[in-house]
Amino acid sequence: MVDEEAKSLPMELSEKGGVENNGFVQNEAFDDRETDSQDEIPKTCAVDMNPAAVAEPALQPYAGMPKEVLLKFSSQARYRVTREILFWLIIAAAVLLVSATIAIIALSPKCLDWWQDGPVYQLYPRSFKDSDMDGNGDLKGIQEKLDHIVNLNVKTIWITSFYKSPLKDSGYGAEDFYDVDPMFGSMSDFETLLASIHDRGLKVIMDFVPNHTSDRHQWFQLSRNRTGKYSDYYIWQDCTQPGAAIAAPNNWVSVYGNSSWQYDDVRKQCYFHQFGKEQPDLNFRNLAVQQEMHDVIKFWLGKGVDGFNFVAVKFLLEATHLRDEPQVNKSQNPESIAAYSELYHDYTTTQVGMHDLVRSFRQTMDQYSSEPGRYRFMGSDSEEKDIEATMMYYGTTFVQEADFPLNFQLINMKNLSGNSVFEAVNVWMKNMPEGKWPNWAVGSPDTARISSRFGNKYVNVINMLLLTLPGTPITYYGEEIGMENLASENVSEEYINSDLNSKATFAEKSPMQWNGEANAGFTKGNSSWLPVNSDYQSVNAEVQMTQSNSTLNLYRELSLLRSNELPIHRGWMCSIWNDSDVFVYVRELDGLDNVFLMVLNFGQESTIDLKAIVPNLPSEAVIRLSTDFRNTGKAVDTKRIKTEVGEGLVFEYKTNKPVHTMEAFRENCFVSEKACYSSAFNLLYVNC
Ligand SMILES: [Ca+2]
Ligand SMILES: [Ca+2]
Repeated sequence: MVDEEAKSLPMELSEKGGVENNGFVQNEAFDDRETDSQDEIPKTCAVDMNPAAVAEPALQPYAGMPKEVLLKFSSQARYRVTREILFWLIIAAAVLLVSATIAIIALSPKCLDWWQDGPVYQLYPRSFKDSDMDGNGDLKGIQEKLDHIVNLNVKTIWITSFYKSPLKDSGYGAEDFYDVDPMFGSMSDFETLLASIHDRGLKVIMDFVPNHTSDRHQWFQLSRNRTGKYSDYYIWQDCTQPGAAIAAPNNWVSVYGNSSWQYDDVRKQCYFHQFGKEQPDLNFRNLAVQQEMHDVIKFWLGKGVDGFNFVAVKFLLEATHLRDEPQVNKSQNPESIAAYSELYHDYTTTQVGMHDLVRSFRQTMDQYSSEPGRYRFMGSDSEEKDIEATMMYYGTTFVQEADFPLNFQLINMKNLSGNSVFEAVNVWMKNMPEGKWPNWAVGSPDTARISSRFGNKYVNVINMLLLTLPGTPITYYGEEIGMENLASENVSEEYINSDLNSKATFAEKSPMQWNGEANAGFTKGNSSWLPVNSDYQSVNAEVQMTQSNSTLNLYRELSLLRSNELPIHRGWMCSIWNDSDVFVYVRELDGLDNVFLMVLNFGQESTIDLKAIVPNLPSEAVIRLSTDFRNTGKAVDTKRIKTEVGEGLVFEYKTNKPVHTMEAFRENCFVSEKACYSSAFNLLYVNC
């Protein structure tokens, strides 16, 4: 038994007759031996269990061996070669890693920025939520309702003008660019709101109206008194004739009608106003005025605001020669011209130098954009007379201007049909400069609500369009629940008369309908500034949260789909069919074989054979999302795709021949930030 135990001892230990010490083996006999040549190292590891037969113990490296011993072993070929192989392997791996990193950086598409990443929710603060029972919505009210906005999966909140102002013309004439109107709260309320919105991972953009101020602005008061530098802050012209009769310097008329010159009794001159006479235009040919505006931008960006919508910038400059503008109807008596539409505005809009001003604002904003994730967005809402001029706001290849000019194509659409929607979409996509990012809005504070323009049966399909087109969707508050215009008889004359714009649109500014309680939950006060729409018992956010088939739930599903599916998030869009009833398009991404196909009905009941239009289409496609949730998940024969009035279907199918690779559709395909998906590496790359 003793022999058996000896045999089972670790071989090295028994051979060397060593002692085990904390797991290290030391061979005493070895210490004094010279082992400077390979010959002296035992050539055999043969096991001979007769200790007497072991003339010399076999030498092996061991843990804890002294340096001299280590050096002797390390110079042996088997260790040296291994060491060199390992060394070169590590070098090769490092080189590979660096090259792979460079390749990934070089090939990675530009990440979508936050303003491209999700919908923008535009809210009119006076009508969103009242927190202090005075019947007017306010900043604290917005804060109370952030959960609702977060639930919509939107990325950005756009709060329209809340500067201190006399609140005429919807607040678009600031009395103080550095303060919040007391109706909406205090600057501290704004800072708290901004922090809360940021805490929720959302961004905030606000309106910026540089063209004019209110006549109550301190600058105007100083200007009419010719005080120092302020004397030249506005556009003043002599306009008195001998005998003290007042005669405007030229035929220019304001957007709201009648002469755009107003006599000021204090200064005894006329000042120019593009909008109401209570809104004098600033003199942007004065560098000090330009500097004031840069300072305003810096003030709000410094507070942490994430961007601006630049309002009405096409009106920034006017021709200095002051010539009469051409009449639309040459035979009209010049004395009778009073309406804005009766003149061509060649000398009062989009003057040379205007874009330079906007670009200089952009440069100021860029100074605040350097930190990661802190890019400051610039939008502009100047609608030009032709699409090419509107596209100028995107800037050029070399000079960045707005991230996008607001797209009014869907807002301006007069009639609803598959063809009209296609036209509205196509005109933007065809004219947009290459690589730029589109945007879509269907509602605004100056546009009748979808439900009232086209009928409530089309609300869902229009939201489906908005959220499946390429680019940033912009939703005006209330459209996510399908709110309707306030009936005009419910809009008090008092409001209409108190505003500058005779065509002031209050109908689409009725209070947000939160629930079925009094005043639709908008205010706990006795009344709201505008009456609540009478349909609030059925059309409200609370009740729609509980209905799976509601407009609100569809909106949420659509915005989730948009953020989760790469082809819809950032892929190709190809229009493949339009007629009076339906508009059909696909969203695709190179490298992904699943495709989303939208069949949207903007007319009457329709059945189309899409297989005849796109022969490569699979014979069956599954409905991923339908405006009628009961159809979701159904498989449909692509030869007979039926849609009801106002029905929208999002199909998903797989193909190895996407539409954007087909010659027949190439003209109708667009992509903004091109990217391809590699399923092997689960990443996006650009060179494809
Ligand atoms: Ca209030
Ligand atoms: Ca101007």
